Amino acid sequence: MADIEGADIERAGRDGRTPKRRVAVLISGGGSNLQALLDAAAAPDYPAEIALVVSNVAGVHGLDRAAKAGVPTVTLPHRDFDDRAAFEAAIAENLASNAIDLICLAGFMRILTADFVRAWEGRMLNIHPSLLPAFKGRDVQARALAAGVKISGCTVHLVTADLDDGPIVAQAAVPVAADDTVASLSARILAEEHRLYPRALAWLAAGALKVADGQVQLTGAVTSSERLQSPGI
Ligand code: 4DW
Ligand code: GAR
Repeated sequence: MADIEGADIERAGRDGRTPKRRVAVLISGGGSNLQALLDAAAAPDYPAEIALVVSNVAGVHGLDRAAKAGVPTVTLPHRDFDDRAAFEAAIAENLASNAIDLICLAGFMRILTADFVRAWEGRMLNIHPSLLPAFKGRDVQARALAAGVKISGCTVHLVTADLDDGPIVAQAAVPVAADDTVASLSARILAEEHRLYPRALAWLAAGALKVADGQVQLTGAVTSSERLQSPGI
């Protein structure tokens, strides 16, 4: 790698050589996953920094979390734009002006078009509260309970144009209790999301993920058992 100087040194990781990847987190709501990423990125040796938070909804708690962490925010209400292309052009402008390398969707609720997704192929992650490919879409925990599943969990995947699809990076499993409600199951899954997402982002930022034949392969120091968390089962 070429020598790095000036601002790059400030962005460099603990080894003083590798610049941290600059990450934008896209949110639409409370941002508890954003908080988990902010907390993880506070560690000196974490390979990514949260450099921008974009929300399509004004006034959400996730924006306060970012501000508290000193991270720049931008609110782009989708209804202010003529169409999806214009909305996405505004997002893209902000990503470019902030020199963003990677994107994390964290409860971001607007569908991104194939054009946008293509521009970020292999560089954009999403987290979903089920063990994909089971229970894509909405009302995920209610549908999991209605199906009587005994194990659920969460998935971090690379984003493709197909919704809740794309190569799976990591999954965490949780048990489903007989008396679970949507709220109790959601909370159990969310706790695992907060452990899984920072780990998956670290892998992507460190260049430890490779995609071959639509499947994620882990390289370097990451062991395959780290991809599966099964707490309490
Ligand atoms: C997702 C899927 C569908 C909608 C919202 C979220 C899952 C995560 C995601 C967000 N954007 C994405 C993904 C994804 O997996 N893949 C791509 N883009 N390409 C959804 O139906 N959203 C609708 C609006 C909901 C609302 O504003 O409340 C919409 O029309 O965008
Ligand atoms: C999380 O449970 C996340 O998995 C889900 O939205 C919630 C956002 O919570 N995302 C999806 O369902 C995407 N299909 P947060 O705002 O507290 O991070």
